[in-house]
Formats: sequence, structure tokens, C-alpha cells
Amino acid sequence: MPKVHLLDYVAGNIRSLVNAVEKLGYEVDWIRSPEDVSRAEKLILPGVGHFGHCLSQLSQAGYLPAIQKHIDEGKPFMGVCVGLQALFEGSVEDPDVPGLGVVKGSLGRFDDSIKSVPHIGWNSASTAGQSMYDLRRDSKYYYVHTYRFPYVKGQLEGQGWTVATGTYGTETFVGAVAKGNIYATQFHPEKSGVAGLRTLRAFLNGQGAETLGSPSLPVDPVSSEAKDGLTRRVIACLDVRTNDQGDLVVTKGDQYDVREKNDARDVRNLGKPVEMAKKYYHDGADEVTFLNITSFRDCPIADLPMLEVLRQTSQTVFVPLTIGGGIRDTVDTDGTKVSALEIATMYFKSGADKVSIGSDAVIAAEEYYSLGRKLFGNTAIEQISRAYGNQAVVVSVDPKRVYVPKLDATRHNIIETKFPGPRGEPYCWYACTIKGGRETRDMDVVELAQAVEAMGAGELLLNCIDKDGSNTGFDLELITQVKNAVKIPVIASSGAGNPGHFEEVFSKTTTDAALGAGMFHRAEYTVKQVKDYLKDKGLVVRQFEQ
Ligand code: 1PR
Repeated sequence: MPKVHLLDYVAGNIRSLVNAVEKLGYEVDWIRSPEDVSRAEKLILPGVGHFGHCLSQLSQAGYLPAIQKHIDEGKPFMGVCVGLQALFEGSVEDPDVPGLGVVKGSLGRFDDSIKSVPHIGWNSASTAGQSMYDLRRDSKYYYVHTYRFPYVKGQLEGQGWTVATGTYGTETFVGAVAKGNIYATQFHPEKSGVAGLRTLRAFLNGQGAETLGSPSLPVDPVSSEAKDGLTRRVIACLDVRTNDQGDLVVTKGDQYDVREKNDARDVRNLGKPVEMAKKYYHDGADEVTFLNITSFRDCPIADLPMLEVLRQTSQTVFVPLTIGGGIRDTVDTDGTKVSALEIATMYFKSGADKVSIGSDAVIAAEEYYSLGRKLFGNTAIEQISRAYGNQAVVVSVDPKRVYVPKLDATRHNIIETKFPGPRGEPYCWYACTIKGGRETRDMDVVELAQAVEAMGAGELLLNCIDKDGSNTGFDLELITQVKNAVKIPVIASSGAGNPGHFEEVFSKTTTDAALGAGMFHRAEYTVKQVKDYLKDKGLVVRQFEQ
């Protein structure tokens, strides 16, 4: 098998990149010291997390001169995400840390005044008709980043670079650059489905450099109406637990009750997690989320069943994978203390791209307010986001409605609702719960959202216990309240019953993504049907590429 060298500077989840490279028929050889770099023919610099962390690690370990030499010798080099950013001179993310300076210019932050930041999702990498490592104008690629190099026509081209761009809101940014032996992408090819594997293959096979800058392939007429810009993200969610027979199954509750309504009260068994994830990937799901809804308490941490689910899924599913459930400081069966960060690290090493924190986030938020909104860097959210970047930390919220008769009936953030309570109450607030909805806390969803945003969460998975499994559509009032309270992206969840509900949530709220579970598991609709419906309604979506 031909080899490609990956630089392991211990900066985050690179399992997915290894899986993608192996899928394309290459063997990964690790670079573990600067001396190893001279052995590399093709070198990939993956990048996750902070610009400063990445560059400081590389600098302290003595890698920078070795990378520079590799590039200067004309050997193939690819940077991914922060690996692209490292090629620039610097970034406002860490102004004191210099980049490699291979590309002139410095990165800035996305403007979050009218859009969510980080920029998470599927966007274009348009090359204005020039060929660049088999990037296609009609394809979409998975981005997740807060800092970007703004595109100014002619600026980088004047330095000899071929440039691909994406557009987020009103900002057009650099999605990829290439020149001679160098190729770098802001998006993650290893998470960009078939389109991502195609461009990675072009780099590995050495097919991109010779044709760089020449006129690209004609646009596929079937999909040529596809526009630039971020697509509407559709996520499939699998609630997973062991049933009473000890099998790991995908289940689905109504208002979080996952047992059949008959006398036996068996756990609903809707299928096997890895197989179902694969099916949703092929149906065009933009992401797959696994929620371990029971804690698997009696199991040694190293044998957590979700680790194996992730390992197997990430070998064939090339879209982002999120894992939630049980991410908190814990004590192993042998009495060893294991931190939330260590558990998250195990999940990242097994192929997860994001971890989702539920109960522990509520407890941390309570502490945050009780300590006068001060942060001490010790919560799971802070520790994991510091190590892996904010984009790797999702907070899963399990709120439920509490109706009140008057605006001043509670200190909590209240909304006036179009759906009055059982006694005609015209107002409600959303109380946060923990332990899968079993315990309600004196904290509202706005308080939680703002606290976890301050701690460094990169995204909110906004469930709603009242709507869960109801097939009656998303809780638009809840989503609007939370969207107005934070800048980070929000994933609307709970209640999806048909494709129209997805269109409704995207057109009536500013949600950044929408998630469905039961309607997909019960085969009432496929992800593809949802995407086709959204497309018919004029919304931009990513279609699955064969
Ligand atoms: O508290 O950090 O250990 O995390 C536990 C995680 O497990 C949380 O993310 C919590 O939401 C989830 N969870 C716990 N118990 C249940 C349950 O159902 N009994 N599932 C549960 C939550 C909600 C959604 C669901 C949507 C869409 N499931 O993920 O998929 O509501 O469903 P629908 O489209 O069918 O309406 P921790």
C-alpha cells in the first residue's frame, strides 16, 4: 500500500482523517518527531482546535523548520482546517503566535452580529472555473471554524495561489488554496462525504498539482442550479441503550419514555446503531448523532459500548459524528477517577468529532451562577473545548415547559405562548432537566444556554421533552427564545414528523440545523425525502453524491 505521512502533534481528533486515508487505499505512517519529516514523501498536517495551540505545539517540538523544508523541497503537502490556517502569517485568535507565513495575510474572526459563529455545516469551495484537486462547483464540503481569511479578489491570486471560496452570510472566505506542491483546505475533506474523499484522493494520487489553475470540468447540468452558501443541515439522531436482553439497540421514546406501552414494557428496539448510521449517511444525513441514553454504569470505561459503535461507524460514514451521554467526571469500576476530558478523548480517538454534554452542563451552569458568573477552567465544557476547540463541544439541553399565569409569576425567562397551558395559562418558561428528564432543576433554558456559551460550548442540541416523539413539529417558540439568547449555532430537535416540519423550522426560525429521529427510524420518511422537499421549497441542501 502506498504511504502518506500524518503529523501527530496531539491536537485533537484525527481518527476520521486516518479512516478516510485508509479508505482511499493508503497506509498512514505517523510523524512523531521532526526528524521523521524528512522521510515523508506526502505530508498531511491535520488541524483541530486553536491556531495558537497548534503553532505553539509545532514550534516547541521543533517541527516548523522541518515542515518548511518539506514544502521548500517541493514535496506534496496538505493542510486541513487549522492546518490551512497555519500556512498564514497569523490569526487574531492568538495574535502573539506567528504562523508559517507561506501565505501572506492574517486570519480574522467571522462577524457574529447577524449570524451564528462558529460557522458549522456544509458550504461550497468554488474555484471560479479553475481546476483544483477535483473540487466541484456543485459539491458541498463540511466546515467548522470561527476564524477565516476573507476573500479579496486577486489578493492571493497575485501571490500565485489558486483559491476556492465559500460564502457565509455576507462574508466570502477562503475555503481552500493551492500552489505548486501545496494544497490546503479550510473544510474537512475527511468529513465531507464523497466530495471530500474525491479531493483527498486527488491530492494523494498526485493528480491535483499538474492541472492546478487550468479550466475545471464542466458543471454537471443536473445540479447546476445549486447555489453557493451554507446548506440547511439535517441531522439523524440515534438514541442508543442496552435493552433488557442485553443487546445494544437504537430506541426512541415519547417524551423520553422508551418502553413499549404494552404490559411487558420492553425497551423499543428499532435497529442496530452502526447499520442505521450507515443507512442515514447514504440517505444524505449531514451529520449523525448518537446519544447513549443510559449510562452503562457497570461497565469499565475502556469497554464503553459506544466506543466500538464509533470505531465501526467512522470507518464507513464520512460525515461528522457526535456522541453524547455520560460525558462527565466519573469513577471507573476499579475505583479509578476518570475525568470528562479523558472520556471525551477516548471518544475522539474512536472517531467522534463532537461530544455532547447533557446533565453535567446543567450542574456546571448552576455553579457558574452561584459563583457570580466566574469561570475557573475546571468544568468539562471548558476543559474539552480548550483541548479540542469549541466546535467539538455540544451541549444537549432537555427542557420542558412550565406554564405560569402571569409575567411576574417567576424570576425565569418567560415567553407568551400561542399554546396556553392546561388551565389556560398564557405564559411559560422552559425548565432544564437532568438524567434524561427525570429531574427538573430551577434553571431556565436561556440561563443554561448563556452559561454554557460563556464556558466555551460550540453548539446547542436543543431537545424539548414536551415535543419528543410527538410527530407534531418542532417547538418554534422554544427555538426562537434560545436563538435570541446566544450566538453559537443551535440544532432544533424533538417533534419532527414529516418533511414539512423541517421546512417550517428553517423558514420560521433562524435555527442552524434540524434533527429528526423517530420518523426516520420508523421508516415513515427518509432523510433524502426531507432534503428533496426542502430543495423543492427553494432551500439550499446538500444532496448525497454517489
Ligand atoms: O446527561 O450527559 O448523560 O446525556 C444524556 C443524553 O441522553 C442527553 O443528550 C439526553 O438528551 C439523552 N437522553 C436521555 N434520556 C433520553 C430518553 O429519551 N429517555 N434522549 C434521552 C433524548 C431526545 C432526542 C431525540 C429527539 C428527536 N432524546 O435526542 O432524538 O427528541 O426525537 P423525535 O424526532 O423522534 O421527536 P448526559
